[in-house]
Amino acid sequence: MTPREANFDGLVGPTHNYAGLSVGNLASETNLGRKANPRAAALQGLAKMKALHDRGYWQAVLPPLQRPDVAALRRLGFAGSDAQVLKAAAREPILLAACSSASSMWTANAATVSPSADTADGRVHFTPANLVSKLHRALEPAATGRILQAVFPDPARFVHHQALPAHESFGDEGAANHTRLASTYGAPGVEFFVYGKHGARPGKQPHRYPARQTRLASEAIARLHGLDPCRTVFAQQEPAVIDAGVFHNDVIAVGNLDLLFCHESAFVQPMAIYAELERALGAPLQRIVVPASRVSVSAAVRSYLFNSQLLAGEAGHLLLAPGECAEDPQVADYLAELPERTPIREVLHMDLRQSMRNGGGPACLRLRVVLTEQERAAVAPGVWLNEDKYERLCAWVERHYREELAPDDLADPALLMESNAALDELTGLLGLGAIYPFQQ
Ligand code: SUG
Repeated sequence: MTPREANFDGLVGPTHNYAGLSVGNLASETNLGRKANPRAAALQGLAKMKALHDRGYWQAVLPPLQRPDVAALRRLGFAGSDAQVLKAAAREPILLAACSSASSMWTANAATVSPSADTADGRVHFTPANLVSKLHRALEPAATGRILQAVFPDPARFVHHQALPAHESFGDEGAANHTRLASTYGAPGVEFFVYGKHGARPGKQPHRYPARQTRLASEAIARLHGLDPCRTVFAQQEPAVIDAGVFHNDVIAVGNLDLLFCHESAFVQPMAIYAELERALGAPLQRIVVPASRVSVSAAVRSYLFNSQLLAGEAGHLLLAPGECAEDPQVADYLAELPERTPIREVLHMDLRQSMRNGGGPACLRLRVVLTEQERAAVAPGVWLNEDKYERLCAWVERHYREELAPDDLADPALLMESNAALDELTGLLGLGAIYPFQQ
């Protein structure tokens, strides 16, 4: 059987809340303090996974990180019993919120992954993202790396690198700024890295909001993964769009196989980049470039049009878009035309409103991993979604998750106990063994 793409979606954790932690992510900033519904968030994510599983896609689940991260709070000097640590940290709400965020749900930021067809040693390579740009996210990489090792355990097939040095010169946000283009999933592909700034040299940069990904980081990953320089392309994201709220490339571009769907303002010198991609691909690159006259950058950011999942369908591509795209007249009109005149033959809208309010759309919620049949068989079996796993995960969410959570609730020691109990049961459900520190 030929290699295929699998989607590893992050399960939304029980502490999902809106703490306004991500400057430059307009949804996160706007929804600060709003009450979240962790139960609905997790069920919305599961419904998306189920929809793709039902259509025959390989779909798997990645467990959330343990939050609140009491160990991180202790490292920051809060002491005593767990309840005392939370109570003391509540006097520093920013720190408590950073250590409680359910941000690991956005697994497009978990790691950069290179399939075996692209790497020098013929294995699948993973580098967890260091996420240094945001405090709450910088707490993720070590635990994420451990989870990836548990899910992809076989060293003969999978290579796990350490996250890059935790310095802003190496700011790395994982697959959100990395796209793989190829004629088929099994063919050697072009790995396309998009960065916001160089990391060591001055140059064109955004003024208002941070550029989270550096070219230095992307280059280091390409070296670590043993990628062929002739099939590796680096491109700079247009700084003006970062200042308009495009904090990751996957908010303005998405690619799959030989199709790139992006906004005309996504890149610096776009024509040169398309030409380079085509040269590296050795074949024509199909492009759907959306002009600002049809969809403005602000409408793209509001609706998250480009944070859709682009998937290979039986005849052409399927675009799994956030429900918000159907509500924005400009975007809805544009999408309505796509199936008739482009390789995108179908558009499927999904309600992911809970995650969207924190700036996480369909594409943020999944990590793509192209696998051969043998590699697929080497993945920890319990993470694959099927009918029964879906039912069991939904019931698990219903049992453990709250329907309302505000940032003020994060200090509640009961929330920590509920979360740990939920995660303890989850590791059994996914057959992953003791992956959380509290289980050791
Ligand atoms: O890093 N939001 C995430 C959203 C990540 C989206 N991922 C991709 N585009 N691939 C972020 O900004 C908000 C959390 C809060 O404010 O409570 C947050 O972390």
